[in-house]
Amino acid sequence: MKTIFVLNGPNLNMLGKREPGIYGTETLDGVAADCRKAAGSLGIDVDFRQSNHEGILVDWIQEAGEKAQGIVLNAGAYTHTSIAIHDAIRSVAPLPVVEVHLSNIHAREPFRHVSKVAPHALGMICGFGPLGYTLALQALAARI
Ligand code: CA2
Repeated sequence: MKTIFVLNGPNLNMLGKREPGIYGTETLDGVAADCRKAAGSLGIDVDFRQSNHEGILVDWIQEAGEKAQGIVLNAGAYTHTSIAIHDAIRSVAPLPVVEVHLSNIHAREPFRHVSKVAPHALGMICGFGPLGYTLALQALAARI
């Protein structure tokens, strides 16, 4: 069975608990359940994780390089700042990475318009809320 790591960065554990106007009302556990359901239909496994710590996300990207066939990555605010995450994605190439954001980062503050993930991603999905995660799984399942 092919495995996709679904990795979530800082503050995404707060989903559904704060700022519903931007991020909606679904919790991260709900997003994980959506991903597991979609994975069942696609015939793949998902390993769904969240951390508030940059180095742990780097560790998990490296682990995916050994154990997984692709990554769905919502690196949260580290998307816009983290050279370490950028380098980690490069280091696992050609492992396909799909960047996901719940919100449309291009319709928000200018500092969110820049992504350090995008240059090495297969593609990016933003603005569709939790649906973006299942779209990303579909895209990876079609690729691997
Ligand atoms: O839209 C996304 O998915 C983001 O990756 C979310 C990040 C943000 O820094 C990115 O620019 C775009 C923030 C995640 C914070 O999530 C919260 C959820 C509920 C309440 C507070 C924060």
